[in-house]
Amino acid sequence: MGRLIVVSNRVATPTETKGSAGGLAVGVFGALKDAGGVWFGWSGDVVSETVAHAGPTIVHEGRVTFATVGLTRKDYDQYYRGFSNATLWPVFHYRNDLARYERDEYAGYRRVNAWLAHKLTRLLEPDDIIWVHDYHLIPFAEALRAEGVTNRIGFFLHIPFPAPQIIFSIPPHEELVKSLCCFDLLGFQTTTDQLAFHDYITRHARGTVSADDRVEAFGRHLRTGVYRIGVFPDEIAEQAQRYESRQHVLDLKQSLEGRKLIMSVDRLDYSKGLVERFRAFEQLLERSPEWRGNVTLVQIAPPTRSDVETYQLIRQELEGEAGRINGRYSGLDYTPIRYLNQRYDRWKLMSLFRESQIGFVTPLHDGMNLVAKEYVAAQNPDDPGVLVLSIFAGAAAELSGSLLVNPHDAIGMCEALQQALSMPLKERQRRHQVNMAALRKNDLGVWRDSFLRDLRSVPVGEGH
Ligand code: GDG
Repeated sequence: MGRLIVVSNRVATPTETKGSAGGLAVGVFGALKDAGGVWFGWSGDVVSETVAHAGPTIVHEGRVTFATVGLTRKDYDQYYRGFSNATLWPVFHYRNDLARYERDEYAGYRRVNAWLAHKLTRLLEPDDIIWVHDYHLIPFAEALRAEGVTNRIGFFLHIPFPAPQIIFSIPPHEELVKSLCCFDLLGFQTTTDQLAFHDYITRHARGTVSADDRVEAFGRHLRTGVYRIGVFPDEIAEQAQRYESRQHVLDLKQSLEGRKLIMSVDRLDYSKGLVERFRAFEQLLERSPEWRGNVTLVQIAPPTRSDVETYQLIRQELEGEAGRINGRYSGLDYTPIRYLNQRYDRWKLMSLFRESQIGFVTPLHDGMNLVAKEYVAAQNPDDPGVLVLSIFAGAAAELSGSLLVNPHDAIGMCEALQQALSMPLKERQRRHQVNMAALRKNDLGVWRDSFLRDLRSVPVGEGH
């Protein structure tokens, strides 16, 4: 079996793969350890041109090599802050109103992809397979092919793939889809995303899609598939239980004074529906006076991409909303929304999930949403909390034991909160079992192994 080469915008540090961080880093690292290989990408540092061009920096950890490069200020601004996060991210999350398009940023995006591909080429061996992650790297396979690389190359899109009418707002949309067709296998989070891509191919690229998801377009042959990313639920359950009597949980419990707890955790991002969520919680306090003073929403929202303007605006808006709602409903000893702009250790999050009666996860659009899955996995099966989940999270297709809500319907979300707060134990247990069965059936290992199995089975040279 050939080595595995993982390429992602950011490379986890060796410490992040040790389990404490959990999630994707651990899952992908597991596959790298098994096959041996290289994890290649941006180090997260902005550096001088001399340092950038001297890279990659190499660190070995057993059979795995971490190879990272720094980006110059111009590359960071155009490739990362610009086209990736101010054009692709909003459009792929159906927020064309927040997107901008600048030709020089797009040129920078392609230039950085070509440069990264060139750097990787020197580390490749003939029977390596290459697994590229996410929207920052759409042109990566095309760039590798231009370097003469003929290895199998797969791509997994962690975020939604939008309907054609939406992606049309990015002027070079056809070039982007053409670039995607240079991969041998494209993985999507949900059938909806896969079908949106197929729709583009058949209706707008004069391509064909066969019943077994083989695509022919732009003179290329490739395959597509749905691979729902998951978690390792039993590890999370164990972690949540192990830390449930730690001081931070006891402190929280004491400060709640018997009030019910609703937990939300999201990167601070406009796609996560935080403003709509705060307003739905306000509706609960407004329409159900019996809950005033008796329920608290803890929203953990560590800032990300704070140098992108739209992220500064959402932060201001949220601070305003939290302040307004708290001003309206706080008492001398009661603050309805505890809004925390900082990052917490993973084990703390899991044990707080276990302590809460509701996981409130209401993105406006989300590829999958791992927080929803982590919340379910962290529950005490004897006395589980209820997951209130947006229909626009990829996870909604699997977690049928949740209360599904439309995040644009504040009263509907408020009703779901009312239902969850007074749900009998038997029903909570039944719903939890349904959700746990879904998590176990399709855990992070299944996601990773099925993608890699399909990529390894693509006949070499089929795409050309
Ligand atoms: C993208 C797609 C898709 C959050 N705050 C803290 C913290 N987190 C962790 C969560 C979870 C992860 O970050 C967030 O994952 P999500 O899936 O919820 O969302 P994105 O970051 O937008 O991820 C998404 C995902 O890729 C995977 O394919 O599901 O749809 O948008 O694990 O727990 N972790 C720690 N402290 C925090 O404060 N330690």
